[in-house]
Amino acid sequence: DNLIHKVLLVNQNKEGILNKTKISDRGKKLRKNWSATYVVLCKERLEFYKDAKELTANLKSGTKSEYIDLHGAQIEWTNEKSSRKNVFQITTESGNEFLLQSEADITVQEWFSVIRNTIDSLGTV
Ligand code: I3P
Repeated sequence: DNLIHKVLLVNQNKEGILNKTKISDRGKKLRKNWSATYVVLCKERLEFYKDAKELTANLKSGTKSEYIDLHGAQIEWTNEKSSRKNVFQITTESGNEFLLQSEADITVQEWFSVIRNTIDSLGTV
């Protein structure tokens, strides 16, 4: 049951709005700059767009989007790195750190699970 559930989650593309800030670039600390971002989980990537319109426009024009490669990434909840609630951190293999957040508890829980399952499945391939 658990495995089937995981497979379903892993094959699920997910998209929606989350607040995002990058806090480290290859280990170098960055100043926080939260912004509402249209996030798309697509296979092994987490892609970032200004909004759903930009996603459509980029698909049409073939413009490359900003994304995180989830191979070798880590994900964890954090209470210390922000005064906001529902914050989780993704650390990429290259040492970039991102915080993602939403006021909506269920939204954040879903994103956390689906990203964690994707990372786990990539680790075993
Ligand atoms: C930051 C801004 C961020 C806040 C951050 C502040 O100030 O208020 O929203 O992060 O807190 O430094 P500024 O706009 O002057 O850069 P949170 O919303 O995540 O708490 P921090 O310094 O504790 O990271």
